[in-house]
Amino acid sequence: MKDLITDANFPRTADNRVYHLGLRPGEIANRIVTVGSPSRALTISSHLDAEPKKFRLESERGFITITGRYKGVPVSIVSIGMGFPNMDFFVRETRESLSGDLVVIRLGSCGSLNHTAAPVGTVVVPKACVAITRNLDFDYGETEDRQQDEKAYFISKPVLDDPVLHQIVVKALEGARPSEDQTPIVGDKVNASADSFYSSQGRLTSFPDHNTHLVDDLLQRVDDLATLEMETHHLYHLAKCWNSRIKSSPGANTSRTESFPAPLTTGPVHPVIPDFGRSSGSAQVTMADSKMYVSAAQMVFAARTSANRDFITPEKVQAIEEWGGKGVLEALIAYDIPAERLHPESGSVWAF
Ligand code: R1P
Ligand code: URA
Repeated sequence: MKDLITDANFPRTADNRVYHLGLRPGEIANRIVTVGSPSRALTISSHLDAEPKKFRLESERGFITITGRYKGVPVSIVSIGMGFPNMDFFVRETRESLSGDLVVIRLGSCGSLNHTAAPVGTVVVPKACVAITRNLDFDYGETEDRQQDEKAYFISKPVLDDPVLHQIVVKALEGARPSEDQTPIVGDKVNASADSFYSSQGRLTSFPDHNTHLVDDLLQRVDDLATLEMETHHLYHLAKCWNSRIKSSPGANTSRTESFPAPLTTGPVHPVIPDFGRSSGSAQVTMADSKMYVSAAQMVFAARTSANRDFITPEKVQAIEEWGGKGVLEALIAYDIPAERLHPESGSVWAF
């Protein structure tokens, strides 16, 4: 961290770059694919148009943003690493760097808890997600047979993806899958996002994690559960939170349209971002009126409940990332956002 930061509440550099993703407005588009790994981001970006030249920014914290156009439509691909905190950095810092609506599709990997409906190599588009979190008040040093008041893991209620985007993602993936490819695409299952790859996904390590029954408990308690990974719930949860914020903050100013030098100030905030180039004719929508639409496509890498515990081959990963990447880009551009609800083109890296 070498730059001077001005605001402790929502840190930014003097030239308006957010603290962890390193972006400033005009470098990230309203339509975004988010992935965990840089190589997957690169594969997807190979489908972008040759013009305008792709913008690429790698932040000091390892977030990589690639922005360009796909079939003429501005899109970004953001590699965020792993876990709820990184998804949180991505969603919040992106939201504050962009006016208008936000459409986000995660292309991730996952483990399967249902090797019949979702064998290794399946692509699952979860209609809902629950979260699994470790209970930090549980005494993990105790023996498994001692009854404790606390449960070792919490399982949240489900949160849904956007139903319209969901259908678009399933259809776009079906369209992008090569005709000779037998990969199943499953859209009617539920995903569980865990706060750890190991203990909260029921993996056994040398630590006393009290998780031997966790997978069975999950399958019993969550209808249609099929997959486990580490980010999608937080994406769905933050979208739900954003879309319900007008209700939840009665003090929010829903009619502000004037220009602001910086989006957030310290103290309780009602996020409003600067009026970047509104004169160009787009982004008439205020932050208060904007919406987030989210969904995900998850490639099954690991069969957690099959007897042979198989794991996907590198060749299969490469093949699915190739057509799956195309599929999610197709879904992004198929999702209709009126021009006045998009970030202005003027001054952006996707302008010609
Ligand atoms: C664990 O190996 C990682 O893989 C999954 C999990 O959610 C976690 O981030 O997703 P990605 O392949 O997108 O990183
Ligand atoms: N990612 C996860 O989080 N879990 C798995 O089992 C596989 C990929």
